[in-house]
Amino acid sequence: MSSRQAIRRLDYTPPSYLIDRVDLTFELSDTHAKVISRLIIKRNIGVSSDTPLVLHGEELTLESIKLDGTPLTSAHYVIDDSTLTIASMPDDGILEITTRLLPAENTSLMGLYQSNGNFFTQCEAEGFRKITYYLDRPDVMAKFTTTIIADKTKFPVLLSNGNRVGSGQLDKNRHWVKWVDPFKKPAYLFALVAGKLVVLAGTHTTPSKRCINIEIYVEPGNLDKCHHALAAAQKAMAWDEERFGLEYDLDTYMIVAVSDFNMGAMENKGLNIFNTKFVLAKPDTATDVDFDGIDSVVAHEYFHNWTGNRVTCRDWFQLSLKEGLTVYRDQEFSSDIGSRAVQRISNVRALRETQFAEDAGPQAHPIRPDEYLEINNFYTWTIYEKGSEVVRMYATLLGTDGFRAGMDLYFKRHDGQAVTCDDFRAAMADANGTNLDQFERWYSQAGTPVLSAKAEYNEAAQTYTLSVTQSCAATPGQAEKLPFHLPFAIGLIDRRGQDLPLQLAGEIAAKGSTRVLEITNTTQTFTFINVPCPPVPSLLRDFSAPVVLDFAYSDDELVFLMANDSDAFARWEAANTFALQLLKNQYAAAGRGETLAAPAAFIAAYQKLLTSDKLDPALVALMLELPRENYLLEQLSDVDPVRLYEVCRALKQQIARELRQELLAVYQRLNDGAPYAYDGEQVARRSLKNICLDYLAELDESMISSLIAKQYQRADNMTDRLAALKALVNRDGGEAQLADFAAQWQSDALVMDKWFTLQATSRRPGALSRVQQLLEHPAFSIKNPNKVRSLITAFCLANPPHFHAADGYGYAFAADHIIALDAINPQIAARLASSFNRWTKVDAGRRELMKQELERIRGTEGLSSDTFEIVTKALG
Ligand code: 7MF
Ligand code: ZN
Repeated sequence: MSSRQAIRRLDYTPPSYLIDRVDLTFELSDTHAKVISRLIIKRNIGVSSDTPLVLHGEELTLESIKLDGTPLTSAHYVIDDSTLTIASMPDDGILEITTRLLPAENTSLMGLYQSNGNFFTQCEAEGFRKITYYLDRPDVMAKFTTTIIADKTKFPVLLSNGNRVGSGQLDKNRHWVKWVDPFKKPAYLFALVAGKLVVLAGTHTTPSKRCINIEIYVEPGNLDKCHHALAAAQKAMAWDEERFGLEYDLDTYMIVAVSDFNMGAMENKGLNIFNTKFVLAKPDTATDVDFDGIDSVVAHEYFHNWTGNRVTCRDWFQLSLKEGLTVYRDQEFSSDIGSRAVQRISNVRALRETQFAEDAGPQAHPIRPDEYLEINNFYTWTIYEKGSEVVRMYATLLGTDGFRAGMDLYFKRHDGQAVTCDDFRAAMADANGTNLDQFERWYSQAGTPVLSAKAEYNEAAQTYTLSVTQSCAATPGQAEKLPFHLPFAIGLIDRRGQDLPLQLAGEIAAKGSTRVLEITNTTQTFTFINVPCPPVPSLLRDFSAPVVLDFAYSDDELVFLMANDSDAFARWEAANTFALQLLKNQYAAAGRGETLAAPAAFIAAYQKLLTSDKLDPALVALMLELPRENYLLEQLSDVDPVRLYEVCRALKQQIARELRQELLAVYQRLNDGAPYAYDGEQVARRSLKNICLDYLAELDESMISSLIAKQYQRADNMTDRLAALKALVNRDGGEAQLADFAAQWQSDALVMDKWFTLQATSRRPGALSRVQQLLEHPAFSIKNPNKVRSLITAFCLANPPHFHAADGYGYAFAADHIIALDAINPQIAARLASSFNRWTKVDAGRRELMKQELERIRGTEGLSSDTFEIVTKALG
C-alpha cells in the first residue's frame, strides 16, 4: 500500500539517474516467475555524485543484486515497501537485479499476472515496478531486450516488444525466445505475453512500400472472431498515413486479447494488449455498437504508436498530452470511416453524461491536474474526453491545414522525447505563427464554462447583434476562473430554413454561412450586418467548444432548428434541448403532485422525424433517444431518482401511445429480413428499428409481445436479438428467453456479460435481489473486471431508480462490494466507488444514507490509496 502523500505537478524534477539499456530475462513456471534485469545506468548531468539511486519496486522478492559484477549486501542498499536505495553509486555502472514474483496470486492485474493460465503484463502507469526494481517514470527512456524462458508445451507463444531476434530449445522441455525493441521507451510501454495462443495474420503495405505483418493473438477457439479487429488495424494504418503522414515503424504489429484486463486496451510498443471485448466479434456474438467499439479502440491503440510512444509524456500530469490527442485521432478516424454526424453526436452525448458530471463534482480536475494521490484514478473522462475536445479546439481555431502543420512540427521537434502539454501547445502556435498563451487555461482550470448568449435583431439597421458572456463555476481548490479562449461556431437561419450568408460589421462582403467566432473575453458582442429578416440563430455548431450553452430558445424555435438547421449536430441538439426542458418541467410538476403531459408540438416534432423519408435513419434514431436519467440528475438538485425515472418512463409511454402507428410503420418498414451485414446503411436502419421497438415495448398489447418475441427468435445477429431481449426483460421479465439465451451462450464470456448487464439495468421490481443471485452464477467471477463491470458497476451507475432505492439497500450493496473488491483489485474498486460521487445531488434522506456508506468505506482498515482518494474527495 503506497503512502498517502500527494504527488504535485510543480514538484517535478528531472531524474537523477538515466538508464540507457535494459536486458530482461524472464523464467516462467506454473508457480512463480524469476526476473533478471541488467541495467546500464548513469548519473544525469549536473547531479552531484553523492546523490543516491532510488529505484521503484513493489511486492517484489529480491534474490540478488550486483553492481558491475560484484554482489551487493544489505550494507549497500536499503529496501522499503516501495523503493530500493543505493546510497553510493559510481558515475555509471551495470546493475544486475534478480527478483521473484507470484503472478498467479496477482489479482490487481498490474505488473505480471496470469489469465486462464497464460502470462500477461500491464505496466501503465506504474506496473513495471511490480516486475523489477527500476526507475519507473515516463521520462526515463531505455532500449529494452527481453528473453523469455518457459515450458514449450504450456507456453508455446512467447512475445515481447519489438522484433523477434532468436529462439531455441533448452532442457526439461523448455524453450526461449529473444526480443529486441530498437526504440527507446519508458517502462510503462513494456509488455510480455506467454501462453497457448493462436494467431490470425494479415499484412499492410505502407506508402514507402514496407510490408507490415499484423498479428492478432487469441485463445484457441476464437480465431473466427478476429477478422473485424484485423481489418480495423489495416484501416487505421492507412488512415494515419493519409491524414497525418505517419507510418508504422516496426516489421510486426501485434495485438493480444486477454479476458482479465483492467481497462479497454494498452499501447505497449509493438505488442498491444487488448481486453477481449475490443477484439472478439462476429455477428452472432457482437452488436453493431461492439463492432464500432473495436474500430475505435484498435485505432486508438495503434495511433498511440506516434502520439504516446514515439513522443511520450514527461510525467503523469501530462497524461492528456497522449490521451486527449489520441482520442481526438480515434474520433476523427471513426468520423472518416463512418458517419461524421453520428460520431460527433455520440461523442458529445457521452462527454455530457460523464465528463460534465465529473467536472461538476468532487473529483473535478483540469485536463492537466495539479496533484494526485493515486495516478490510476486520473485515467478520467476529463483527461480523455475533455482532453480530446481541447485538441479539437486547436483544429477548429487553426483549420485542418494549420492543425496538420502543428502536428508535423510537434513530431519534428519531439520525436524520441518525453514532453509536456506546453510543448504541444507551442508546436501548434509556432507552426501557425499565432499566440496561444490564453489557451493554457484549458489545461489549468477545471469546470465546464457556461456560455450565455443574447441576441437582438434591429429591423431598421438590418443588423443582428449577438452578445456572449462566459463564466465558470468554482471547483475544488479553484474559486476564481479567468476567461477561456474558445471557438464559437454559429450560423443564422432565415424564415424559410436557409442559412444566411454572414457578414460582420467592418467586413466588406459576406463570407460563408458558418462562422467561428473567437471568444477570449468575459463578454463580447458581434454585430452581423445586411441581415434581411429576423433569423433563428444556430449556436455552437458541431459543438465547437466543451461548454454549456445558455440561450433562451422558444419551443417553436427548437422545432424549427430540428427541421432546418444545416448542421446535423445542431439539429440533434435542438431535439435534445426540447426533451430536456420538457423533462425538467415534468419532474418539477411531479414534485407538486401534478402530471404534465408533453405538448402537442413535441409529439408533432417526433412524428415529423418518424414520417420523413429524407432523413438519415441513424440521426433520427439519435434524435428520438431521450436524455438519460444521470444527465438529467445533473441539471436538478435534491433529486428523487425514482420520481425522475417515473417521469422519463411516462414521457416514453405517452410518445409510444400517441405515435404508435408511426413507430410501428417505421419498425415494419425497416424490419425487412435482409441478411445481416455490418455496413453504414444497415447499422443506421437497425438503430432506428430498435429504438422504435424500444418505444413500442411500452405498450401493453399482445400484438407487441408477439412482435418482440418474433424478433428475438428470428434474429440472425446479436444487435437485433439483444434489443428484443431487452424489450422482453423490461416488459414482463422475459424469464423464458433469458434462460434460453444463457443456455445458448453460457460458454461465451462476452455474450454472458451482456446477459448480466441486461438484468443489472432492468427497471422492473427486484433488480437488486436478481443482481445478488447472479453473483452466484457460474459465469460470474468477482476477480474478472469485465464481470464486475457488467453486473455490479452496471447496476450502480446505469440503474438509478434501483441503485437509489429509498431504503438504501442499493448503496449498502455497492459499499459492500467496493470494500470486498478493494482487497482484490483496487483500481476496479475505486471506479465502482465513483458511483457515490454525486451524493450531494439527491434528496436529504438519500444523501444521508450515501454519506454513511462513504464513511463506512473510508473507515475500512487497509483501504487502498485508490479507493481512499475517491471516497475522501467525495466526502469533501
Ligand atoms: C479508446 O488509453 C479510448 C480510451 C490506458 C488505459 C486505453 O490506450 C489507453 C491506455 C483507460 C481508459 C480508456 C482507454 C484506455 C485506458 C481508452 C481505450 C480506447 N493507455 Br484506463
Ligand atoms: Zn490511450
